[in-house]
Amino acid sequence: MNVTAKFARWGLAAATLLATTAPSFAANWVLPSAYPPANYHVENLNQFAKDIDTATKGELKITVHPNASLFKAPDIKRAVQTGQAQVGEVLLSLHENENPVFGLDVVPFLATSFEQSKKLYAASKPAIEQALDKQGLKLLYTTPWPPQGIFTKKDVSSVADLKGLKWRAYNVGTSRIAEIVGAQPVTVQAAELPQALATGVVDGLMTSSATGVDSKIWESLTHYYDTQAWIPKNAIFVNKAAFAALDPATQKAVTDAAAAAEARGWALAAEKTASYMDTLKKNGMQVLEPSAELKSGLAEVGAKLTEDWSKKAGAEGQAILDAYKK
Ligand code: PCA
Repeated sequence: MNVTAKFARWGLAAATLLATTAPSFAANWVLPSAYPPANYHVENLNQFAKDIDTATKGELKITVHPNASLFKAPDIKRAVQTGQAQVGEVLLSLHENENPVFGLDVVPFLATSFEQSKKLYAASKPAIEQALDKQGLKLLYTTPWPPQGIFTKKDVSSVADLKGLKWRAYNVGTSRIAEIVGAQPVTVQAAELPQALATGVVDGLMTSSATGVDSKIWESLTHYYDTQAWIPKNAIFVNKAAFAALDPATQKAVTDAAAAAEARGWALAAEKTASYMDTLKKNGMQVLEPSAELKSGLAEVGAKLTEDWSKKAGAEGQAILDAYKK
């Protein structure tokens, strides 16, 4: 073999090696979430990551870190803003203090069915996108939690029965409710809720049947009042610079997978709500309709929170509400 042929063969071998082992632009992203692996939000995130892996033939790999294992729930957003993580999932209303539009979905009794919640999302989406954009984030999709009810270990026939409870709060709105009803608010994120319940730090809260099941709430509490007070959403967003660094085909793989995840997530939430309630019942919880008195008391609490929100959100907020009610 002459020297030229030998070099040609080396060249070919090197090229083959590169093509098979070194996808030079491949990216590995991390995606922190604050919710447990069996939760449908996380199942949805895993499918989202898988869809992107398939569409990009492994050029963009996303590792989902559930259960606040990488960042605590309130720190995930900042981690994505600063590029410590490229994508993240948060409960949008955790960040209501940064912008009232992040807390619109937790205004009680404004949107209580998935259909209304979708409508509220459509009316507020441009403002949410804009607010995130200013923070260096691009909204990918949102998914709802089931409607929020009250968990306790005693009968609750009116708002007065909530007085004095050790009330677990997860955002501004749920703390404010404690304040209004005379309960003691203690902020606990979902990942620490099982421990807070087991140790008796908490004996009352509002959340979804999903989080009740995730935290095996029947081990500590006995009653669930299906008040359907609001439908909070998780938002999944990407660091804008990380997204901009992708080639157009990979960007499209991400936005396509996000659109699919959004449709799947809303369907999953609706589908699973009934089965979560069944799981609560099967484990011995009393799943109850709120009494007329409890309902009217909660409506008054809701009116106060609506007023709080309107004051904070001003004219921009009013325009979103008008668009929603149209
Ligand atoms: N579960 C989450 C947020 C809303 C919900 O239903 C939680 O309780 O932290």
